[in-house]
Amino acid sequence: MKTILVTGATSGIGKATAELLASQGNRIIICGRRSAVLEEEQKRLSAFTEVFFFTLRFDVRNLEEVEQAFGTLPEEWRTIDVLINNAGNAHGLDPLSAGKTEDWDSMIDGNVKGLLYVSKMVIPGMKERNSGHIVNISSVAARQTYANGVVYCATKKAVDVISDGMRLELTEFGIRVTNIQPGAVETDFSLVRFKGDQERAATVYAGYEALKAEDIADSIAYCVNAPKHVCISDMTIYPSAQAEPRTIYRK
Ligand code: NDP
Ligand code: 8X3
Repeated sequence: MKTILVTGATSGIGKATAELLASQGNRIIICGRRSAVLEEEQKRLSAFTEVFFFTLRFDVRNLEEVEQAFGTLPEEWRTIDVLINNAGNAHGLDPLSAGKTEDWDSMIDGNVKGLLYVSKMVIPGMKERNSGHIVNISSVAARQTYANGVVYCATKKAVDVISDGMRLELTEFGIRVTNIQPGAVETDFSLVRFKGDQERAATVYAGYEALKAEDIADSIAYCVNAPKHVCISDMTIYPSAQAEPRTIYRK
């Protein structure tokens, strides 16, 4: 049984991952900004036998809030064996000339700085114990930059680089680092990107079978459950209809 912290567990990939790892008997710390959803999830997941939950709410964009949130963790929840840095989103799909700076800030702060801040809270304990596993959720957007999504792609490229850097710094302490690049996964991702425009969000997943959040949760669980001497450093997962980031075959 491991203690696993999943960021962005109120929705999509993070929620499915927390559910799967909980069902496998792990203790889970879930976080996200929507406290009502977190409370609901905590209640639901607590129904599993021998699974314990601690709800942690913070906005990963704010270092002070992150520090405060970690400060509220009871002693028995402070030994975090696995950190899943999943929280993140795309905001907008605009050329740089028309991009909104608040969208850029949200993506850079949430996808990059948030991941770093949370990692900073967890890494010292892992180093002391000479043990741990960090799973960073990047994207196929890191493999191929696309027009109008430049800032989002840049944040995911940064996640790839941070994963490589973490592995360089942490391997000697027995800490594994896994970087996961999902292709198109049908979650609230596009709804957030298009600011609640459901019709536009639906077009992203129309005419083919996109990945489900549970598919990525399975992959994450595979990496987390690998024997201790095995480090899956990188994993890219596409829906079968997606040949590369911008090529999807639709019926
Ligand atoms: P969702 O929108 O369904 O979930 C995003 C999660 O991240 C929510 O739980 C949200 O929680 C949390 N989150 C976002 N911003 C913040 C923030 N500033 N502070 C705290 N929590 C935050 O999207 P997905 O599940 O699809 O996305 C999860 C990850 O997967 C992201 O990093 C995304 O970039 C990546 N990804 C997604 C792909 C896709 O096609 N869906 C493909 C490749 C990668 P709350 O709103 O409660 O704070
Ligand atoms: C999400 C996948 O291709 O829409 O990271 O950027 S993509």
